Amino acid sequence: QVPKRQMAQIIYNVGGPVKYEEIDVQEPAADEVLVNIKFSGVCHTDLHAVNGDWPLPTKLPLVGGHEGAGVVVARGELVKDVEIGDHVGVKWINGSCLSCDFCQRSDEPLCSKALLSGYTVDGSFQQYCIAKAAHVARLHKDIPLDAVSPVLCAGITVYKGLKESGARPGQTVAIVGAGGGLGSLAQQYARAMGLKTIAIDTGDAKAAMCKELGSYAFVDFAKSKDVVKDVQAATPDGLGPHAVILVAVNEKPFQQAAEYVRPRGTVVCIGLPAGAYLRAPVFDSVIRMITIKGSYVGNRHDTSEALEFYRQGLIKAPYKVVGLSELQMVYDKMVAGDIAGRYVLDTSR
Ligand code: 8ID
Ligand code: ZN
Repeated sequence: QVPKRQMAQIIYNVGGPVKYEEIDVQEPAADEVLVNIKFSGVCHTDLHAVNGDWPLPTKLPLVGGHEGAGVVVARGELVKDVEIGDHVGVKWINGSCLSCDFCQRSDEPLCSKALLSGYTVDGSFQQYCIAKAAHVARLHKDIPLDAVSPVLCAGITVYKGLKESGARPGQTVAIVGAGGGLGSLAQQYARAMGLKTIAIDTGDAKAAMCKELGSYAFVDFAKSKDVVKDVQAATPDGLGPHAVILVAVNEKPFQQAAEYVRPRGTVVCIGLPAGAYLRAPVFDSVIRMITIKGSYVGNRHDTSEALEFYRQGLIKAPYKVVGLSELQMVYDKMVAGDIAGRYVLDTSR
């Protein structure tokens, strides 16, 4: 029994505010499913969307959210491989053309026609959300929907980023922005992949969390007099980490990482601070053979792999559950840098 009306968090203008309102429930098109979202993580990307931080306009009015975990309640007539009652995840890549050069090679995030949940199409900050059946994440029924929701963007993205880094088991990776949503999951995925991690962030609460998540060292970027020196000193031979995963929402570390990464090391850029530029000295980058690259969410296979790590119990990161109605409070905390881990919204309240 699908209701006609539902609660959602909507913005009407760039800059917000988000409004908790009753809106219509949409009907799925032939290749779509309608998902009763139970829980949705709040990603910093959702805040970038509200603030219009990026050179890519959002749909307006917009229902944000792209870490939605829920139950399929309706499907279009072309959908054959997702059943009513299945547990699925609505992720950032809501759909893609499935036929362009990139889709053919399973690089769906690079598809120029990709639909973005909570950005170019309405997302998971509502009780009933539309998604293309081909792209919903398949969730085993033994997985709790609240705990798994952050995996649907943060988990997939950092797992992909770690693979893109080329770091091998036994090597050391610096996680920059380790105290946030992506950073907390990055430490868990890294450990599950046999990597050692140095966490970089600020504050005692985040430092304590990062130790619990398995990082053997913590560099407080606000207290450190020389982040470059401190990160290198935290590696056993002082030569720096083999890779750097940048998930901070601040330009500075994007211009610093190439200085402390190990020779032949890789800097993976994931965070998307507004208006930021990468900068690295040509001389050092050349003679130290540094790689600097971007990494953008993950494809469908990365998604199922990231979820399988989770299902096996290898990934445990802290999250707090509040009501969908409290989204503005979560954004306020995010702006203040006050969130250690992730907030997850319960759409029933
Ligand atoms: O596919 C992608 N590339 C992708 C996917 C998902 C999210 C990219 N993102 C982007 C988001 O849009 C956002 O820009 O990743 C970034 C991080 O998202 P998040 O983890 O959801 O943000 P958060 O929870 O607010 O955590 C950010 C952390 O960075 C720290 C903060 O203290 C916070 O813990 N940080 C900052 I701000 N400046 C720092 C610095 N100089 C820093 N940590 C270390 N050094
Ligand atoms: Zn996200």
